[in-house]
Amino acid sequence: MSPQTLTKGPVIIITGTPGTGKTTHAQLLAEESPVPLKHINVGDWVKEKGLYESYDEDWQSYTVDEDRLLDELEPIVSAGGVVLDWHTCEIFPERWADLVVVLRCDHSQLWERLEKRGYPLKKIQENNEAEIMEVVSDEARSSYAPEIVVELKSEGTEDLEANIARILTGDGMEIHKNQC
Ligand code: DAT
Repeated sequence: MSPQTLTKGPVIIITGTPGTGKTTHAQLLAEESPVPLKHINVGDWVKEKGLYESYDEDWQSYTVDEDRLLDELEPIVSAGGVVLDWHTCEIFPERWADLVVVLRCDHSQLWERLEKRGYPLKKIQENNEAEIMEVVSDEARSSYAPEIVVELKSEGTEDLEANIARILTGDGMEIHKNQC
C-alpha cells in the first residue's frame, strides 16, 4: 500500500452476484467505519446519471457506458474513503482498490432473494448460474492482486456482522495497514 493511500482513506470494492448482499454490507460498513466512507451504489449511479447506452426491457438491465462511468468515478475514488458496490469489478483500474470483497451466497437462498426482488425468471437463472460458476470471484481474482481479494459468505445476519467486523479490523487482510 502506498503512503498516499494511508493518508486519504481506503477504497473498498464490494462485489458479488446480484442479491449476495453488497448494498446491505456497503451501507453498514459506511455507517460503522470510524473513518468517513462514501458508499456508491454503482448500479443506482448509472441510472441516476444516465451513464448507460441502452436499456433492455426483457432482461431489465442497462448496458453501461463504461468510459463515462470511470470518468465520473475517477475524482471521487482519487480522493479516497469510498466503498464501491457493484456486481462486477473488472472494469475498475487495479490501482483504485485497497480491498476487494467478493460476497458469496448459497444458490438456493440467492434464488429466493432474487425472486423477492421480482427479477424475470431468465435473469434469476442467469445470476444463479453465475454464482454457481463463481464468475464474479474469478473476475476479481484475475483483476486484482490475490492479497487484496477476500471472499466472504453472506447468508445470514451473523455473516453480515462478522464480515463488517472483519473488514473494519482487517483481520487477515492487507487493508489492516490502512485507516479503516
Ligand atoms: P446486492 O446489493 O448484492 O444485490 P442486497 O444487499 O440488496 O444485495 O441484498 C439482497 C437481499 O438479501 C436483501 O433483502 C437483504 C438480504 N441479505 C443480503 N445479505 C444478507 C445477509 N448476510 N443476511 C441476511 N440477509 C441478507
